[in-house]
Amino acid sequence: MTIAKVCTIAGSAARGGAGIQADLKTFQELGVFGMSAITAMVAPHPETKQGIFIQPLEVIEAQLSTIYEQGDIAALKTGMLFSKEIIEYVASWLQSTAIQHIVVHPVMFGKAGSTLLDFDAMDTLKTKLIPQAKIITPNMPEASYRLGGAEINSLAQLKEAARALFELGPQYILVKGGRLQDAAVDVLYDGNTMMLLEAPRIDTIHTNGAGCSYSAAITAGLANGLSMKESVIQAKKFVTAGIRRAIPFEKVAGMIDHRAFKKYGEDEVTLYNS
Ligand code: PXL
Repeated sequence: MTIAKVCTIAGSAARGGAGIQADLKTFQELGVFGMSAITAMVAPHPETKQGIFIQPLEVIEAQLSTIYEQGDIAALKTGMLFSKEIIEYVASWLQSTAIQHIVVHPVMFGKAGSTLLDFDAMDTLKTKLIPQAKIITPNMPEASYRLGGAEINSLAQLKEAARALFELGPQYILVKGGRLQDAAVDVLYDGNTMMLLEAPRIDTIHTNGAGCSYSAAITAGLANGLSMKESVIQAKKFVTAGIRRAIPFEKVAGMIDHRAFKKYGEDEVTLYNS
């Protein structure tokens, strides 16, 4: 039986809900074979309180070269790359490959407002990596950064951000409105049409890993031959189902349940042109 191979380049999230762990669980659930290159380990050290342990470039290089030897990577996503050096390396490596579908989850800020990307790396992300992307998937703070920090709190502003981000060169922009007041509406823009994906707001704090899993699910859809629109709809359903049945953690916000979409499906995501 053949199975499409996909790759994630991202950070390891020790708690298991976000980062590489979320990506691999998503890949497995959506029927693609997941490979991974780990850029950093994320876990607060009990004594030093340091939380992000960057891997040396040679370790990242070794992982990417061993993955690429397998050949035929159908789609790839990037997650937390953290430093300017890593982004530069990954961007130039990608240029040397023939990978068709590149999904960039421009991880900059975590849910609690933590910074997951060095400030001096933001420009490199914008100029070297984002132009190579088929799609980028910023959340509201990440999209707002593109608007020079202007606040985003309405659908009109989500659309404005999508238009501004499109100028950077990707084929599609998905701006996620997870932090809006009412329904969780995301905007998908291809330079012509704005499509809106709407899911009900689910009252839970346990949404860790939603962003990572969303972009991983898009990657899996593309690898399986779905169109971009189909991949994004499936991914939105995957994440909505996961949030609906989120797994609470005792001391910190819990994680989406990656099993939920396959087990129960998801009926409450709607798509319309705006
Ligand atoms: O969702 C942002 C994110 C990405 N990558 C890693 C993370 C997190 C948030 O915790 O740990 C590795």
